[in-house]
Amino acid sequence: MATRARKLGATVSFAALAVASAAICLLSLTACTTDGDGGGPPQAGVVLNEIVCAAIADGKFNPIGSDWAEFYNGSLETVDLAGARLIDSKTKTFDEAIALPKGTTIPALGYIVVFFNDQGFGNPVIEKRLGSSEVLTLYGSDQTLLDQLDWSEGDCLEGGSWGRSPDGGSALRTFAAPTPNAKNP
Ligand SMILES: [Ca+2]
Repeated sequence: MATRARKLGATVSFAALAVASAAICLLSLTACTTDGDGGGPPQAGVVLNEIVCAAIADGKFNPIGSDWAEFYNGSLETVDLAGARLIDSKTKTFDEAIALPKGTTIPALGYIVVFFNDQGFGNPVIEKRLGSSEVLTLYGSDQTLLDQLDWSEGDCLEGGSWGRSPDGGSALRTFAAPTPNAKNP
């Protein structure tokens, strides 16, 4: 298990924020390699990859115009996000964050989209909208910080998106068109 966790940690070294997460893992292997208190499977390698905070309905993927956040798994193994939590805040803790549903998994080098709306559309869905200037924080099931994105007014435009370029990288860009469950430009 320890070997697997180290391998997962190594695969995220290209993402600045994930580097911080990996550093935490390296400093405290216990937090990365055991279930810990209320822990779960290793989840290093998963980052917040793309944000839509002023969605436009597209009739197919997003008929209600829900905001969403795309996660990217930069590791070479499927990651079970059971117990992982998400919160639209820079300072709120794991205990205050919203748990992702059981059964939420993300394939190796793959994506999932978490929807944000109050109509129950999508799976997983969190019953709130994303703001035009906000912070989204992702905690692993072992309460470690997996990733955090901080965007400002003008980053995330109506009908467009904002996120990492390339996938999992440290550079952040505004995109004219979203790419849900697909590679960022
Ligand atoms: Ca994308």
